[in-house]
Amino acid sequence: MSFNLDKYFIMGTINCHEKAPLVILEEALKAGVTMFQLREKGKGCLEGAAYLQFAKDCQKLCRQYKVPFIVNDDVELALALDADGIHVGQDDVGMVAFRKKCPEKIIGVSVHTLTELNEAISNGADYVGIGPIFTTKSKVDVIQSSLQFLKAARKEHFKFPIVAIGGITTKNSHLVRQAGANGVAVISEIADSKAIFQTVKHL
Ligand code: TZP
Ligand code: MG
Repeated sequence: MSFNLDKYFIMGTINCHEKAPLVILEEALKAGVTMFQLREKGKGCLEGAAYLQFAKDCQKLCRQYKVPFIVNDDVELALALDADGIHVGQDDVGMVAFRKKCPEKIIGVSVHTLTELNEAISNGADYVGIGPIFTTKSKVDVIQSSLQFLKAARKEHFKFPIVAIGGITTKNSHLVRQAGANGVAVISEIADSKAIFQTVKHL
């Protein structure tokens, strides 16, 4: 499936404080986000039937706006819903099996070193996520990344799709694009925005 990393919105219910999660998602889609990743994680997140229903609702909205619906980590859910793809970290298993089963689906992998980057590519990743580039409030236990690493990754792979993540705002998004990212992946800048349309436009 084709995809565009330009403005990649990531969200789970615990990231939404200003409005209902599905309202936030629809506003972001209307404003022009190009990808969506469901990342239902952390204390107080949905589980079981409520999680499944929420995922289905997100997927329905994404389909309506013709935006790829990606599932974070949960390969089983991605397969059950026929999601457009998965995003996995280094600790998450299943990428190679998923690629075998679903040659056409999108696979994103978080990488922190050139070795991980090269491994992700040879294992069949479609894009990699690099971050956190800046300080983030949305994820704990991070391995801090940097603009320097982003630049090094771009130098190593002139054309491979790279999305930058972590602390990205309308004020610093140009820095990661200048460093070689194809796009920005964002949680709080969109989820916490009081003017989602303007925020997405300026990312
Ligand atoms: N991976 C690295 S940083 C991060 C993830 C999931 C959180 C990004 O959230 P925010 O609010 O855009 O900094
Ligand atoms: Mg993970």
